[in-house]
Amino acid sequence: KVELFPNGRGVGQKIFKTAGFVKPFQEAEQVCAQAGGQLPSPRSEAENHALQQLVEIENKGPGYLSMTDFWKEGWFTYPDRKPLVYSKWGPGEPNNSKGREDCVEIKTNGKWNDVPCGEKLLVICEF
Ligand code: GN1
Ligand code: CA
Ligand code: CA
Repeated sequence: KVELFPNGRGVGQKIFKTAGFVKPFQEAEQVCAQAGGQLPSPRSEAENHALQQLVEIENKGPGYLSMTDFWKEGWFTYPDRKPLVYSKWGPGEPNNSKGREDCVEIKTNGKWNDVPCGEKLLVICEF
C-alpha cells in the first residue's frame, strides 16, 4: 500500500492527486495528460468524497472535473462522450448561467456546479 496523504487519495483502483494550483479547463486537462492521467471522473459517492477531501485540504476553492456539455447543451458527458453514471449536482444545477457554463466544478461541500471553462480552478488529476 502506498501512503498518499495529504495530497492524494486512493479509492479502489483509482488515485486522485492535487496539483496544488489553479488553471482554466483546457490547461488543467493538459497538466493531467502530461502527468499520464486525466481530470477526475467521479463515478461513485466514495470517489466524490475523496475529491471533496482534496478540495477542502488545498483550500484554493473548487476543483475541475473532467465532464463537459460541449457536444450538446445540458447533456454532460465524460471526455469519451459517454453519459454520466453518477452525479452530485447542487440545487438548481446545472443551470448554464449566462448561457456559457460547459465545465463542472466540485465544491468544498462535494456538490457539483457547471461553470465557464475559463474559470481558474484547482487542478486535481486521476490516475
Ligand atoms: C454563480 O455569479 P452568479 O450568481 O451569476 C456561478 C454559477 C452558479 C450560480 C448559483 C462563475 O453564478 O455557476 O450556477 O452562482 N457562477 C460561477 O447561484 O461560479
Ligand atoms: Ca452548458
Ligand atoms: Ca452553474
